[in-house]
Parts: sequence; structure tokens; C-alpha cells
Amino acid sequence: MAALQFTLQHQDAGSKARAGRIVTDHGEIQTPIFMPVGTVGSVKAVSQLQLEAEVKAQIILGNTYHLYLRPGLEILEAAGGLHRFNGWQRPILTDSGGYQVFSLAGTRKIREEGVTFQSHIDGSKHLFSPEYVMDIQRVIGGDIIMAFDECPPGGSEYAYARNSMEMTHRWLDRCLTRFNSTEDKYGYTQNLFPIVQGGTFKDLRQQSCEFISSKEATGNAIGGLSVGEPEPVMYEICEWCCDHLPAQKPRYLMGVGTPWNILECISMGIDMFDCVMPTRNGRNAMLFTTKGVINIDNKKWEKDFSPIDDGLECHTSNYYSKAYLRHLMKSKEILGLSIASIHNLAFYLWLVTEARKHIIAGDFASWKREQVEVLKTRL
Ligand code: PRF
Repeated sequence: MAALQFTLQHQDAGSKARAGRIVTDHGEIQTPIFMPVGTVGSVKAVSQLQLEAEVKAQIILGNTYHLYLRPGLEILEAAGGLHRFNGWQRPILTDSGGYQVFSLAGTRKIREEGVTFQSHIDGSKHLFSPEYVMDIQRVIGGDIIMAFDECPPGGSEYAYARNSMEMTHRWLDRCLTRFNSTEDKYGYTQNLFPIVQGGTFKDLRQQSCEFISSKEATGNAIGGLSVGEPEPVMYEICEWCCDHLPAQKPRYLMGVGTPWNILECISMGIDMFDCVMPTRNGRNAMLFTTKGVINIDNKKWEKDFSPIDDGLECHTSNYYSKAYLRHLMKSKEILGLSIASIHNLAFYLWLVTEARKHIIAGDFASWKREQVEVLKTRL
């Protein structure tokens, strides 16, 4: 079994967009790619069969923080890792908890050693150190695992962002030492991706990109964006990071974003995305479609018996009408949550697949300009 391999297949002439292919021991991923978020080992309201057949997901995410708290390491290890536990046969990426601990846990304390926090489930106390987070991700068994980082809150000042970035770098070295001195548990190769931090400051971001690139990991991630900063700042820092990360490795932008964010960031050279938006917003009645954004709770859909979105090759998006989905959501029927989630994810996967086609066809830049306008339309 072999480490992840990335091949660049096409570079767009009119932008910095790329089309590529990632090969892992659990199969291939065509990039650019969107990764549905399966926080506790399940993409909320969507079955594995639906993820394969309808959403056409190529890789899904899991969260170290949640999986460690529940079901816990003993059960995950007994199962033989997350793939065996949830049945998903394709690649899995796990986030390190370096973000969830900050956004979800109760009282938490950040020290050089690591982060102590209280579980959001039962209030129990835990310590995540860079070493322990590697050990946990070894047990979960993701094909791609993430370094333990600190994501400074949006709007952090320079001194905070610098100290936090420097600690994230020291934590990365500790992650690497632990990762390199431990073995893959389940017979396939795990890959550790480091994470760029540095807030909204270009000099820090550049330092962080250079530090992280020197580790020659099989892929690199950009963290600390889409945490409350203005959208133009997010784009500027994202592009700056892309320009300072190696071209021959996949670039993963963590936790971003809207459909138009994804197209803009693809045009800067991002290859991988994840975000809870399609599932979370779907459960809250917001649908992304090939014609624009829909609030399905709106009375205007009451008698609209047309398909949710006939622009997708997704059974769910074609089969159910807007009026019926509205009725389900209004009635708080669980099928409504499922339909909305499947549709939104299928739309996100359609979006990156179309982007890839246009990169290969050579008209990505003009296609993107048109699409951004269409996708932002409020229907
Ligand atoms: N770090 C980690 N996971 C993340 C982020 C980060 O900065 C973000 C920020 N957008 C989302 N998920 N480890």
C-alpha cells in the first residue's frame, strides 16, 4: 500500500485553477473536489448508499473530536477503524479536532502541551495534545489525517495570530514526530496534512506556508479562513497562500464555503473543500440549485410541482417537487431533512465536477464568471 499520489492533469490558462487526480489506498479522487462532512462518522440524514449513488461523493470527512468522545477509541479499534465501522469503502479524511475543540467544547484551556477541554456531551475533562491527536487519528484510520492546529478567532490581532501560528508550527513538528514513529494500523497508508495558519496577515501566512511546505507532506491545508473576516479578505489570503504553497501537492481549504466561494477559490488553485453548509443549511430549508438559492419555506413554492432541480443527475433532486419538499419541511418530517441534504450535496458535487470539466475544456474563467451570478440569484 502506498502514500497518496497527486497528479496535475490540467492547468487553466485564464486562471490558476487546476484539475488533478489523487490516488489513495481506498481509491481515486478527481479534483477539484468537495468532501461532505460526516462529523460523527455519518453525513447527517444521508445514507452511505445515497452518498455513492446520488451525491456521487468521492471522499467524506470525519471529526476526531466527535469520534473520540463517541463512540470512542475502544469501539473504533474493535471495529477495525472507521471504514469498517460505517461501511464507507472510499477515502476518508479526519479533521484533527483543532477547530472543533475551539468552537464546540465547554471551558477549554490552550497551553503549549495541548488543549484541555470539557466534552459538550457530558462535561467530562480531556487533554488533546499533538501526539494524542495523532494516536486517535491512527485508530480512526482516515486516509488523510490533519495536524493539530490552533485556529485563531476571526478578527484576531497580529500578536495573537503570530503566537498562535508559532505554536501551531511547534505542534506540527510534534505531530510529525509521533506520526513518523507510529504505524498504519489497518494495512493501508495514512497521510498527514499540515495546516497553514496566520490569521489575516500576509507576512505570517507566507511564513506559515514556507514552514509547512518544508515538511514535504503529500498535501497541504489552509486553515483559519471563513471565521468571520470579510469575504474579500478571505479571498486575498486564500490566493496568497495558494501562491506560496507547492504546486505539485493538493491544496485543501478547510471549512469553505458557499458555492460561489468554492468557484472563486478553485480559480486561485484550491483542490479540496469541505463545509457543513450544504447539509446544515439544507436542514434549515436553504437549497442551492443550478438556477440559484431557494428558501423552500417560502409560500411561493406552495404549489410549485416542478422538480427541486432538474439540472442535476440526482434521483432525489429530480423525483421530488419543491411543493412536496416544502410540505415535508413545514411538517417537520424527517424525510424533508434527508431530501434537502441529499440535494444540496449532489449540487455541491455537481459544481466541482462541472468546474473540473471546464478547466479541462479550457473555458473555466468565463464559465465561472457566469455561474457565480446565477448561483447567487435568490429565487
Ligand atoms: N483548522 C482545522 N479545521 C478547520 C479549520 C481550521 O482552521 C477551519 C477554518 N475554516 C475549518 N475546519 N483543523
